Amino acid sequence: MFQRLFYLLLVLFVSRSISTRIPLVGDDWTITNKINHTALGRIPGSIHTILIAANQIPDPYMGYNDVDLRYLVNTGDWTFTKNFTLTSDILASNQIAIHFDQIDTVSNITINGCPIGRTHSMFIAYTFNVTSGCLKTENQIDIDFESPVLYAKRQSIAYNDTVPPNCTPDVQHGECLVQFIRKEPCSFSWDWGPAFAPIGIPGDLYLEAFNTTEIIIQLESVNLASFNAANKTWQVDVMLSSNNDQFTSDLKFILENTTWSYETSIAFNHNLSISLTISDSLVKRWWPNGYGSQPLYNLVVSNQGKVIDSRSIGFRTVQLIQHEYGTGINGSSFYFSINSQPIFVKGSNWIPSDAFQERVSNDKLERLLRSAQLANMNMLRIWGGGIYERNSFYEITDRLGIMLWHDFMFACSLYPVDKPFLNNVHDEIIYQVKRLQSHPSIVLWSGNNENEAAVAENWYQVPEEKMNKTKEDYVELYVNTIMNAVKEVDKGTNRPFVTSSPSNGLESIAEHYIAADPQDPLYGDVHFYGYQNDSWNSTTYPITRFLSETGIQSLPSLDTWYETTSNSSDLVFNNSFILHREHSGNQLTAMMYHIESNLPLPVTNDSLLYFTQMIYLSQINQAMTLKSISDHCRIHSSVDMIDPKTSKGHTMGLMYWQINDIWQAPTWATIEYGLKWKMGHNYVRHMYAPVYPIAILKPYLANVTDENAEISFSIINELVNGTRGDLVCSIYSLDSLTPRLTFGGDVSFATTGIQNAFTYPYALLMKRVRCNDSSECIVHCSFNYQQNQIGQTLFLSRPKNYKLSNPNLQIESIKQLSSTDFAITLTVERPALFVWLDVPVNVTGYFLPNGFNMFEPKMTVTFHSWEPVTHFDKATLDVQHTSLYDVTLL
Ligand code: BMA
Repeated sequence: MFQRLFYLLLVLFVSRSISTRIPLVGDDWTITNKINHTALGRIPGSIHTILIAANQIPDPYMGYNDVDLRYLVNTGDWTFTKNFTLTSDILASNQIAIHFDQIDTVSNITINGCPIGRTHSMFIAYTFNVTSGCLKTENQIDIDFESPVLYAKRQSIAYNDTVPPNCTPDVQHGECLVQFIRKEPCSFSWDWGPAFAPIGIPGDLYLEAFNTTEIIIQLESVNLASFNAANKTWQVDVMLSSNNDQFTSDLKFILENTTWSYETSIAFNHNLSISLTISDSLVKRWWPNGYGSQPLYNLVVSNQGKVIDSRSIGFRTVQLIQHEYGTGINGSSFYFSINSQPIFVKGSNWIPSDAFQERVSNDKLERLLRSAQLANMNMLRIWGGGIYERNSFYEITDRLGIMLWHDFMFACSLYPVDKPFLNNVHDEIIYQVKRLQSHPSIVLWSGNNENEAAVAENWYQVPEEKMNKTKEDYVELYVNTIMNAVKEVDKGTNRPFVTSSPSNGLESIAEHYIAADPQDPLYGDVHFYGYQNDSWNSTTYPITRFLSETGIQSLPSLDTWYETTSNSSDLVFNNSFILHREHSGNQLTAMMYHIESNLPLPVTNDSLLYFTQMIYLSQINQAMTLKSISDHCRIHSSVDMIDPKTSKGHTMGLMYWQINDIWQAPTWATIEYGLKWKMGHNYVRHMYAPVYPIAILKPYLANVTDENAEISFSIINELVNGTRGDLVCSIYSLDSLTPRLTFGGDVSFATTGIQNAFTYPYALLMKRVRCNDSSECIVHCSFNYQQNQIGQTLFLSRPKNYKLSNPNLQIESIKQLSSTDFAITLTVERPALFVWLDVPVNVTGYFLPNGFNMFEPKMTVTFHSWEPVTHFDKATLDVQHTSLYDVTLL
């Protein structure tokens, strides 16, 4: 009922010019749980951030506080109170409403004791009318929050069926039954994150006073619905609402910085949908990162000469191409075509960047998303166990050309499907789609994370006799409720919808939305984790049409660990403290297995140095694993690579798990909580380069005498206008910078594609360079094109098998180039593997490149600091360096 009221009020609530806003945010809120905490604090905020600021609780991210502070949310209720004064002018208004951008989650709101409304979703904005009798000059607002943990439990008891899973695995130290509350699923814990289940008001909050005798029009949404290829015109759908019955509006639409505008006098009755037609000749296309620029246009809407509102839009077509291949080839394609240009998706999965959103600055989001762009990504997947991000997030992705695969917030669970729940979900989808649909970066909606697979593979051991009902419930939620709600407001052909990730796309629909095998590599997208496999060996990964999740964990840097403990004795690989932060069972064992298989283990007796070197090795392991997966996907990206025997190939996307971290822990992230790039992120930048050389030894790590083995060198080019360059490869032994052999050739592209530069019989080549064992030799290539150079190293044996010589790695000089940029010159006397540079915590930024192999005596890298560095000296930028050789030292 409150939802209906909310929509009614949305209609009433509007136009800035004829209303007055009274902010209710600020640092004069009192919060109390009436047991052991009462504090004065700031909204936007949550109980945790308020209690930290009031010195009533320690840093929740330190030590075991994630568990020790659990009592805050799972024992009782909280009341948030504020006193505020209203002027007589405001009190005389015809109507006053209260608006919450976001409220987390279940609350009962009163003003001066008058009931105002109830909230039960953190995923919708709430507006409630406040009757004038409830307000006076001195007022008190009380917001009574229920414990989200107890609420979820009560809801599950009231529901007349079980909806598994009941709880998260013990190793996650989590809360249970998050599927019963419309709240960030991972706030009850995940396999990389803590369970704080915060309570609070993370967004804006204000009263708004109106004079309702005036006509108020609100811009509800703008959507670039479709492109008419015959007429070369765009259809832009605009939805408006008004507080008035039948009237005639004089609307004007202006597309700023173009010659396009449109005026109309049109009958309006509460709601109005208008489709605008804009000629393609008047606008420039919005392109994903790497394919062109991202022009954005402001569409301004006015009535009778008064501006109502505006939205920034970008012009691009989006197609998710799922076609059959023809005789003899099974399955369908699955790729994005933007402006009719097929795009190989290079991306990652995004999770919430803090457990307490009010701590996330727009600068932090900008730096994380810039880090994605710098790593040559063109897409991120907003994963369905997190949150719908704030508006500024999408403004940044629009500007940077980072396309978004946007899940709705349902993950790894069955869900209730009773009427109140479905109504709540319906309102959430309508609200979020209308809020977000103007953003050109959002190119796909997806119903959920892994719930089709969960049903198809029966992850939660639903008894046989309940399976049909479970499937019906799935369709009720994701098709009848969510997909239909999306279609209600996101019309046209410009933004595809899939019901789940992974799914088989159209084939899942053909199989009534639950495919027999949603992970079928010949259809749709796949999630793949193979922790038991040899993770550096590309051939252990499936050849899919689109790999939307895959990855491996690593440890964050020592600086990051010191944010969680001041006790060095906690910092021991596999001890109880590190295991407490490891929320995925047996991952440290798997990590150790991969490290041991490929890399030399530390030999030092110094326990902290040992841990530091394990961090370094875990990051090499993650970096090399991601590169192996990416090379595998990219080499199979050509449609010509479809194997006629298996129908596998034409891989058109990779989004590894996961780009960012919610806290400091061993996780799959390539960027640490504090924004430091792990080695993996530097490898992502390399492996996703638009022009990229790939060197492959087939079979993997073949013996030097294997007469059937081949070594091949290919170039991948994504530059649409083609390119040409020189591929130069050398074979080295690790004791000398002088190659044993150098060979090369020209490669030129008229358009995008993959070309094999050369293939040699491996045994012959090894004989020629007198490599009697593969561990004696290593190949390093460089492709030089249009003033760019990109390297590629091929290990012929596992690094642990090489005899590492002291490279004598030194920093020759550090020069400040600008307030934020530095040039660091390094020297070596022998090849150095996995050269790693680091700066202490007081500076944050990234090196370009980092984690590289050095085969030249001298090399200059740059460091970019996110903040200007003044008075630069060794104390302000103390660059540390290491290479694999250092691990072998006592
Ligand atoms: C996938 C994701 C997440 C999870 C990740 C790592 O399945 O969808 O649920 O965090 O793997 O296990």
